[in-house]
Amino acid sequence: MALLALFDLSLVGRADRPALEFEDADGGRLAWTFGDLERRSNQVAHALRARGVGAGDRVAFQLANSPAIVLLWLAAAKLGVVLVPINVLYKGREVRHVVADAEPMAVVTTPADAAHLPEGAVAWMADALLDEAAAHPDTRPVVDAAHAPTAASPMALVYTSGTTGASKGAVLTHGTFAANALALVTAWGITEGDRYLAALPLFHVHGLGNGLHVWLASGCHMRLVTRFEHERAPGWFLDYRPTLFFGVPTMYVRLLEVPADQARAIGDALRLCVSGSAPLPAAVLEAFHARYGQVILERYGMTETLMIASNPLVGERRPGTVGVPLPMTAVSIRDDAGAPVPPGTSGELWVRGPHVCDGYWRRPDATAAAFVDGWFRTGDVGVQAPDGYLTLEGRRSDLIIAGGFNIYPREIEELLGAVPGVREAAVVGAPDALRGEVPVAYVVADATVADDALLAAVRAELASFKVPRAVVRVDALPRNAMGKVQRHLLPPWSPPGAP
Ligand code: MLC
Ligand code: AMP
Repeated sequence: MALLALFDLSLVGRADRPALEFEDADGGRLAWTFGDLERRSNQVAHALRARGVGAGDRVAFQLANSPAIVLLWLAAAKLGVVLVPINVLYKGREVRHVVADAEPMAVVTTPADAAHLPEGAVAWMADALLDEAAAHPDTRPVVDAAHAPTAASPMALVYTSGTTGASKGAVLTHGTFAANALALVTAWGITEGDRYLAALPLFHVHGLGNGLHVWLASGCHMRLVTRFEHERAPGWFLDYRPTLFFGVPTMYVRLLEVPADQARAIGDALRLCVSGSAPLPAAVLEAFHARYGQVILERYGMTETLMIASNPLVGERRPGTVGVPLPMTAVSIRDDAGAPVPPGTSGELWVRGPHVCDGYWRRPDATAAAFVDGWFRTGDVGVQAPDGYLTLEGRRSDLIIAGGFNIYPREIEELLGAVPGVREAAVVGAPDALRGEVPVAYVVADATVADDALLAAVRAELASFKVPRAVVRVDALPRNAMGKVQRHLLPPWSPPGAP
């Protein structure tokens, strides 16, 4: 199914219903119906065409949450354009990689973020594009049959932090996104009566493939905010009274700080709180239940596969588990030789279904390594109970997840290793009550190398959440016989003042 058929349930079918509200930085409030979205996204599609963009062309964006992303997404779905979201926190090295790899015609951005673009990249300012769009017709652009997107057409290349340090673009088609949206709308009982508070960033599949698509497919109402700000969040909840909230565990930890009477009022309006992208500690689930009267529904997914498993809307939400496979999804737990293991035995989760990506953009080797007989190897290790509930136990790779943002140690280690006087470096995730994990650097370096110089080397090139929380000096990195660093043998680090 091409995504537009799904979106048309709302864009056309619910044209007069309120769809979106958004407050800009100056306090101005915008309120659009689905019909407004249809017309405005048609204008953006015409504007893209006028700039020479057509079916199959790639266009990147690096933007904080804003209606511009929504319009761009709809316009791209209409034209068959392939969008490449870039994390708004990414800096020079990260942006350079995505732009060099995806080779987009242009990057839609802001004057501030354009500074991170590599030389030769074409920057289109979002505001200028929208201003220009306003002069175009608001009728739907005609796309000839040969170019009209189908289920098999790529909708987006979403970059995931690759194990080698260089991230790879997962090719997500219209069909993969549609399958994911249909599964979630069904499994979570989302209807046009829902009110969704959208605070997740729209450059990752959690906010995009789940949030945006569930909204458009169900025709519910969405209040979009620029980003989750924990000081302002209680005010948004009390004012908007959402029935639906999707978040990463860090957001739920932050929400535990809300005064009890406010939390109860917020909880009374809520119908469903979903957590994913990182493990939700059972203690947070319990504390949130006590404060808000809501049992958070934890689910599990990946950029490459979209959503895999979910605790049930009706039935037992089992703390510490990610629930059961979603409709249309098959999960198989495999041993190191790739053979299925019996229930109750740990192994790697393999996944198949219509929501799994086609592979990695221009990476036939990585694609071949990720798929076996049509199954996608997630790299996550887990166990399935006889009644189907899945528990994640760890990952095969060194991935660190901080506040729901992924960090691969390798790219930080490369930057640290390049600082004069550093002999070797290893970056490891240390437990953190708020962010789940934070990166900590272990370095073997001359005493003359200052911690600040090490941190500055990372800060200059990478997003702020990748800057190590601490630098620990060691005489040598523990290595196994193959020379591989044994991260679990590094001395544990805890923040100053921790018990
Ligand atoms: C965080 N920051 C942001 C930001 N999020 N800046 C701009 N836009 C955002 N969206 C920056 C802040 O400026 C600050 O930078 C630092 O991050 C911490 O800010 P904070 O206010 O203290 O945030 P905190 O309360 O810790 O909350 C962080 C957070 C963020 C939860 C808002 O981590 C977040 O949005 N996470 C969502 C990640 C996500 O969507 N992952 C899904 C991946 S898809 P500085 O410079 O001061 O440090 C996936 C598949 C699946 O995994 O299953 O879903
Ligand atoms: P990403 O590459 O950003 O798509 O991150 C996907 C990874 O996030 C998965 O492979 C898991 O390791 C992790 N993840 C997602 N949801 C959960 C969850 N509910 N619990 C634990 N880990 C999760």
